[in-house]
Order: sequence, then C-alpha cells, then structure tokens
Amino acid sequence: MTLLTRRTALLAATAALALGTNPALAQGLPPLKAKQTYKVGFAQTESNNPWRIAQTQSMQDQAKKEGWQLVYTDAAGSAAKQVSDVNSMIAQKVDLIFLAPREEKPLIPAVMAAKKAGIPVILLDRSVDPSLAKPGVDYVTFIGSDFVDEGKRAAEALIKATNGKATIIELEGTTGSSPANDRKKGFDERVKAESGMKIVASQSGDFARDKGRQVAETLLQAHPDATAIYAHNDEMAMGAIAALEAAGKKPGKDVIIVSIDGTRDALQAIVDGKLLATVECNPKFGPKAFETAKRYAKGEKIEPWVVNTDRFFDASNAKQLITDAY
Ligand code: GZL
Repeated sequence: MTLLTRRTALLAATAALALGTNPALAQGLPPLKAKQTYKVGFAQTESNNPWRIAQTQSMQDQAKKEGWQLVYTDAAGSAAKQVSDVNSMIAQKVDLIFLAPREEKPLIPAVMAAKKAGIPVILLDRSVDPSLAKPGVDYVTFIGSDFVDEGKRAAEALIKATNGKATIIELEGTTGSSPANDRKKGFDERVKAESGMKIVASQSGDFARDKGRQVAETLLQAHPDATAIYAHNDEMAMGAIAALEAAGKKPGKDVIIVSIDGTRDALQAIVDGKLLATVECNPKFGPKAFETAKRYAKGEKIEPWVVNTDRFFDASNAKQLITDAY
C-alpha cells in the first residue's frame, strides 16, 4: 500500500475543490467539448463473472439510450492487454475513455497516454495508485464504491454472527487491484481489534469462482479448524461453498461465510442458509458514468471521487431483493 493512501489523495483533492481551485483546469486535464453526441471508449477488465457482465451491459444500455457510439474492449484478465486496448482507443480518437483499471499500477501508462493525447479519462469501479496519478490532474474522477468500508462492514457482520470468536480464511480478489487492496485493509483492520478473531490464511482467488474454490479447498485442508471464510467477492464465496460441501462440511453451519457484491447466486445462498451476508457493490455504472461525462462537458467541477453507496444483504432482505439481483 503506498504511503499516500487513495483516500488521503481523494480527500486532499476534495479540499482543493472546496477552496474553489479547479485542479482540472489548472493542471491541463483534457476538456470534453460540448457536443450533441460522443464517441466514447469503455475498457473492461474481463467478462468472467456476473458482476463484470452486468457492468458492461449497463454501459452498453446507457450508450444506446444516449445515442453515443461506444468503443468496447475486453482485456480478458490481462492488464497489459487493457493498456493496449486503451492505446487503440486513443488511436481511434475517441472523445473520452471510461476505464476500469484491472490493477492499480500497470494501467498508469494508459491513463497518462490518454491525457497526453488530449482525451479525458473517467475511472469506473476500480482506481489507480494515488501516488502515481491523481483525480482532477491526470484523470477526471473515480466513480466507485468505498471498498475499505465494504471490508469493514463484512467484518462487522462476521463479528456479530460469531460473537467475536472465529478462525478465518480470507479469499482475496485480483492481486494489485484496488478492491482487493482496500477490502483487505477494511476487513483486516476491523478484525484485528477483536481478540477472538484470527485470520489464519489469506490468498488470492482472483475474484473467480473456480479459482476461489481451489484456494478454499487448499486452505481448508491446511486449516481444518477454520470456522469462517471472508471472500472479497460473491463468485469466490460460491466457490468456497462448493469446496465446503465437497469436503462434507455444512456452509453456514460448520463454517460461516461473508462476502461482497450482491449477485443473484449469493442472495440465493443467503436464502438457503449457506451464506451469512454480502455487502452490495453495485455494477450498474451506466447512468452515473454518462451523467458525470455530461457534467464535465458542461464545465462543472467534478468531485475527485463520485461515491457509489452500497446496500447490505442478509437473511432479513435477500428473499425480497433477489428479483432485482444480476
Ligand atoms: C468491484 C469490482 C470487482 C467485483 C468483482 O468494484 O471491481 O471486480 O467485486 C469483480 O466481482 O470481478
């Protein structure tokens, strides 16, 4: 984790904005000229889970609604390919790029190349290392959830359900991604304050269901005394449920699982008593992403972090909310 945490950088930029200095203009951030319609890029990380598919669908639906041309790319899980995807959008001279940087550091060159080419970038869902690129200076803004808070809320739910006593396996998201870094930070810091809560193992399942199952299988064998699993996303939580059942254990009884996202499968697992809870991370970025671009085109000062608020799903509300889930 860099010295200058993402939140500190964003709070500093917010303070600057509040003083009326628009860092965007002062720092030469490329403008978005007011036009009837735009040709915009959306550089997606991969399409290997319902969350990513829902995010892409939301962006494509909004582009259609606005009548804008959308240049869509899928990096298939490769940060290097995502950089070249952005470079191809620059070559196509798009007006603006929506980017979900797969990992915090490797996408910095893409953000800087777009700025140099005079194309504004809006970060969606994931952010970049704040010591290497800043909102209002190198890109317009970051639109996304507070991942540290998501991790903290997952920890609170687990502490409550286990009366502050658990031996925990942690399934981390994509190594180097901002959600993985911050969901770990939020959860681990909160759990550390509870003497009866112990994280005995923590390993990446890359936000993927099958990888999550494999890692859960290995860690459960190494730690048969585990009584809880914290998964950075629902796909890995579903993998962990499969691993537990394959080992003859009862998810939700022998091992309590808590997660993040709010997918349909996760809400069903809550209804079935296999998953304790999931903190929402809403993937439907389309409306807010395009609205923010229009605000920027009108010359509005855009806050450095456009925060998505997250609901919380557990046995009290999963059944009635499952119809809206993706
Ligand atoms: C979070 C997003 C994460 C989801 C995962 O904003 O980047 O990526 O939580 C997805 O399900 O793969």
